[in-house]
Amino acid sequence: MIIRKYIVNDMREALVRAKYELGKEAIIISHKKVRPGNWFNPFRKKRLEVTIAIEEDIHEKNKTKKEELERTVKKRMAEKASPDFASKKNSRRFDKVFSNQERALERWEAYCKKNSMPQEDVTFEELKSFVGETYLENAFYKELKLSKINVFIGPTGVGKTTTIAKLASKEYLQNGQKVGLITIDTYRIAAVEQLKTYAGILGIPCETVNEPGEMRKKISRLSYCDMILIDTVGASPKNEDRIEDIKKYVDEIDGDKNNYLVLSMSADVDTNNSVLKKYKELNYDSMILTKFDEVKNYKNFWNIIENNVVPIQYFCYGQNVPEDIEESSLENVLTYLWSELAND
Ligand SMILES: Nc1nc2c(ncn2[C@@H]2O[C@H](COP(=O)(O)OP(=O)(O)OP(=O)(O)O)[C@@H](O)[C@H]2O)c(=O)[nH]1
Ligand SMILES: [Mg+2]
Repeated sequence: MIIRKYIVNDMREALVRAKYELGKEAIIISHKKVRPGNWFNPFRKKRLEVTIAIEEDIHEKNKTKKEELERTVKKRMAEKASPDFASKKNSRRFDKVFSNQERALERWEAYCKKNSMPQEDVTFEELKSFVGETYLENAFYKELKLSKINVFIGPTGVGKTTTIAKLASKEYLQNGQKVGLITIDTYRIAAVEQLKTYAGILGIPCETVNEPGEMRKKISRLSYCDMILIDTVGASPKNEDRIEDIKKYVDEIDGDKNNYLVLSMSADVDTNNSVLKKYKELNYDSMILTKFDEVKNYKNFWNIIENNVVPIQYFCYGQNVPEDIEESSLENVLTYLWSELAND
């Protein structure tokens, strides 16, 4: 039997923490009120000391499951990390690489002229050098780590909820962070259920915010978490009322937060441009790009690198939770798209 004591604000907090650390089978053995801190301080807050236990073999089984999942994730990352793209025979036609994106094409032509090289066939190394030298200031060079509070906004169906599930699993399972989820997508019951299902699988807390006024209370309930991920309802860039509505919720959040705009690489370039513009109202300060697996061209890549300087933190390439997400450096984004071109 493994026994642990938790000093917490209420029973709920104790249970959630115990489920994180020991597994969902953990049971409460006893609890009592305590006043931790120096005895001579009369302002010490009353807390609850809860003793929780779990059978050793169940705890071991839970731990092994977690470790197995971590290993799979690590293996997939390693596989992706070492493709040999440099060789000449792996070159691609320039019209494919630049996908008719005029500005990028012009820059490529100028670059080839300057370096006296043919422009028709592009190797991966050439592409990398070109981007590196041409776009000194670009969004793929920067990064913005997850903060204590993170809000995910963006058009409908781009993968906000799925991305939250991926990040929550990774942060919780791989990095041992205490993660809490909040959904303000109360337009659709199914959307709340979707997030709650992920939370249930992981055994992490999930709060629903029904109106902007509830935001602070729900955040403070999760204040013991290392990070809080907030899901929002999808809003097309044409739906200004809904964007305005989301703003009311986001404005209620105090303190440091990251506002991630989630964009799909499979949406058309014009739509993404109008999203970038309309969502400025919500002050996004970082981006996540999804659905790389659904595209076989660099169209959106060129568009983003030309027109956007907000850091891009993650990119997603499939529906699998939690595997199909990675931190987005210029190198791994170029690599991913390069291999998709090869599979064409
Ligand atoms: N192929 C692919 N599908 C994805 C990716 N990310 C999410 N999806 C799928 O896209 C669909 C929509 O994902 P959601 O996470 O529900 O999208 P959302 O932005 O929360 O949608 P709304 O809440 O309706 O605005 C689901 O079927 C996901 O599995 C990705 O990177 N690649
Ligand atoms: Mg959603």
